[in-house]
Amino acid sequence: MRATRSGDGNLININTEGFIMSDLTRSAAWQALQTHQATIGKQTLREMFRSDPARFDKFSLRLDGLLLDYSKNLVTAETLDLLLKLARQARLEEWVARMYDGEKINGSEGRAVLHTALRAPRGSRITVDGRDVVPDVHRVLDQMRRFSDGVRDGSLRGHTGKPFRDVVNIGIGGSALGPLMVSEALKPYGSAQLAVHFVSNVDATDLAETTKRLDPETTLFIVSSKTFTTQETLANARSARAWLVDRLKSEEAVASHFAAISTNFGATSQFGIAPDNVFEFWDWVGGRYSVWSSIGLPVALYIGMDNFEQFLAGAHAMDRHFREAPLERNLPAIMGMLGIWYADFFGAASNAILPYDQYLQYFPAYLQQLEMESNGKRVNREGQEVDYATQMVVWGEPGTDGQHSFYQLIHQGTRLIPADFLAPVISHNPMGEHHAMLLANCFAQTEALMLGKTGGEARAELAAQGLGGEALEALLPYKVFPGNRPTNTLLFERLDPRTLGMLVALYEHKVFVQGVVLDINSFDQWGVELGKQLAGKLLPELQGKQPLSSHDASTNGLIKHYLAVSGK
Ligand code: G6Q
Repeated sequence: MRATRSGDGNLININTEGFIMSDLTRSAAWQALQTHQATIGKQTLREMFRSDPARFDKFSLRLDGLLLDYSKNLVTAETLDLLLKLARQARLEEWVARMYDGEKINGSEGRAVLHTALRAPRGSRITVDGRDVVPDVHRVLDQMRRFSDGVRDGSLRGHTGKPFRDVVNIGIGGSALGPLMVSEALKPYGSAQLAVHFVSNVDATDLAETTKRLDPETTLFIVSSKTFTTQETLANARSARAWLVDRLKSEEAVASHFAAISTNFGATSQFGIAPDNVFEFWDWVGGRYSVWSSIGLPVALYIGMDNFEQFLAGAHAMDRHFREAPLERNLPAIMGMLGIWYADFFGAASNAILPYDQYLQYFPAYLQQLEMESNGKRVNREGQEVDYATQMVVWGEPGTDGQHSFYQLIHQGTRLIPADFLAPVISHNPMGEHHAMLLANCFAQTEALMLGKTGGEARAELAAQGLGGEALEALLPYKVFPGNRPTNTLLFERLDPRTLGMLVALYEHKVFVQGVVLDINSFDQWGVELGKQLAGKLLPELQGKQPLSSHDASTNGLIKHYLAVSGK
């Protein structure tokens, strides 16, 4: 084994056969899992359930109203033991403590990672650089309460004295997806007097279509941007401001119709937002982990601060569980390790998120950012290129719609796609047999994915339909389902604010587990930063303000085509 640098400047270890190997893949725990996979790979879930009737009891966990059934996974007690050995080898429990204690574990940005402090109860103590941040958190929560109460009860009004009826959040990425997903998920708790809208895309269509039906006199804009330098958000904010000033014929109207959420106070005041309407958060809150901070203001306005605090309390309950429960009974640890099991030992490239709850329609999109932006990395914490798979692609849609489109591939495609099924036991909309039908679909799918349909079963089914001989044999291969497709099922009593807080925190911590074990920094996002630089560089050329510089032939060709067709 020798250490050297690759052409990209990454440190790499090379084994005696010339293959690059990291400490992780050389480690005893990793190697043991690799050996074990060869035996598990030969077993089927069907057999595992047949030989162990207590499998559900062994491989399910409960926390408050939440049930995680992970028994339909390609695991035995030995697999879990080996997976948790890997987690312990990575010192997971120490890392959890380091995160909760405010250590600067986001190495490449030199920052603490303290979304857990955002839901810490009043009176607890968490320090960053010697400063207790909990009083700061609660000061901003109190400010959010005053503001959201005022808007909701009509004491805070627009420039012409009318109460607000619409809130438009202008922000993108971490400053949009969280509040959007949560507002949709908690619609049953939403105000009937106030609607929330989300504008994120710099495509003017987003803002134009949103403002089309809005009355400027009753519209409140919230500009959400941690840095307050994000091009898309500032462009949308400027255009929204122009729309308001033009319609109300008053520059002063901006003071009562605009609020901002940012860590950059200089920039918010430069934009003209009244200091009382600026809500702070801190650099130890990552964008995709920020829905618990003032970034959640649109949610608080919509569902009220009491409900928002229930959302925080649910997350705090999960924080405590994550920190205190032994790994064997720890939901985020188990879910995180199962993900690594499939990504790294079965070569699974994607992970489907399938909520059987219409209110969770944006949950897959939210997790896409949370997981892929956090762990979609290719070098470890020491700057070495990794020799193992990191984040799987996350995707999904609410059931049962997905069943009528892409489930085909999960059942019969050539790829192994582990999937999470999420469903409420009690619906917010009890209507006839709908909910029983919904859950029947959910349970039937995980069962079918697990069992599959053998050649013998398919043959018997075709025979029962009156088919035989060559016609039956010709159809048979298409009717066989290999099964053995792993799934988790998360059942919760009802999708209320507390439960949603628990669910989101569960996935946040799952991401953390995977980051620690895979030895990557889950809290930076240089790929996103790159996008921010690139568009800024190219814009003057599209505006014809700068001569076309030397891009590659394709990019030059596209720019020239745009300039020619648009007549710029
Ligand atoms: C999140 C990312 C990214 C970020 C947006 C918006 O973790 O860093 O999605 O939230 O780029 O950034 P601002 O909030 O700074 O506008």
